[in-house]
Amino acid sequence: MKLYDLKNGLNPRRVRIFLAEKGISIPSEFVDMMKGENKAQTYLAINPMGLMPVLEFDDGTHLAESIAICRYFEELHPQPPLFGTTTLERAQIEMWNRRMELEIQLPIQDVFVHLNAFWAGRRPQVPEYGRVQQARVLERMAWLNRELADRPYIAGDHYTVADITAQCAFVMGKGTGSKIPDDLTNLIRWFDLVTSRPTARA
Ligand SMILES: N[C@@H](CCC(=O)N[C@@H](CS)C(=O)NCC(=O)O)C(=O)O
Repeated sequence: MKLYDLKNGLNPRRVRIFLAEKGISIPSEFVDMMKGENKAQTYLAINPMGLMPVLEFDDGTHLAESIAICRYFEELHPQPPLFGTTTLERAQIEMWNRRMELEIQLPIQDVFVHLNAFWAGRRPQVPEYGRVQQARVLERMAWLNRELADRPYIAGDHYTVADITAQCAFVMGKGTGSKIPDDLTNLIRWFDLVTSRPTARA
């Protein structure tokens, strides 16, 4: 088994933190996006979308999508539970993880892709859309700040995959135009809490 990884990628980081939380260690191979390795035929044979992470099994099966990979390991290694334990908890954590992906991660990525010089010439950039998404990020951060007024973690009293998704999004946002404003004190408290976990730099 092997994980195709990307050093600074938000999604591969989600999987690395998830595995670290479970105490699972598997071999990995870092794909160099800057050298275009993920667009080479050899990697496209592994994932025709040219994206990381991908989990490769010994029989040659490939599994892409960060959350699919995390779910695979959650079933094999249920402790500590990061997707919940009861029916309701699992549904709630699914809800919060989806919200973190769609309402936090995606607009933060859009701000980066559409407004940052790094992507010039690499991806089509529509700065006006970037600015629309920048406003959306601010609005969603204010919403999350209110949500976190009465609980320590995104989905409740325990650290879950929803926290992992959100923390990776905010880590990326920090250096790419979506830093958490100082007055969002609940969100900052949560961010400090999750990023001080020993697994945060996995
Ligand atoms: N939905 C996928 C997204 C994977 C993805 O977008 N990976 C990025 C890194 S965060 C990537 O490989 N980008 C390479 C590129 O854009 O060329 C997942 O959750 O795993």
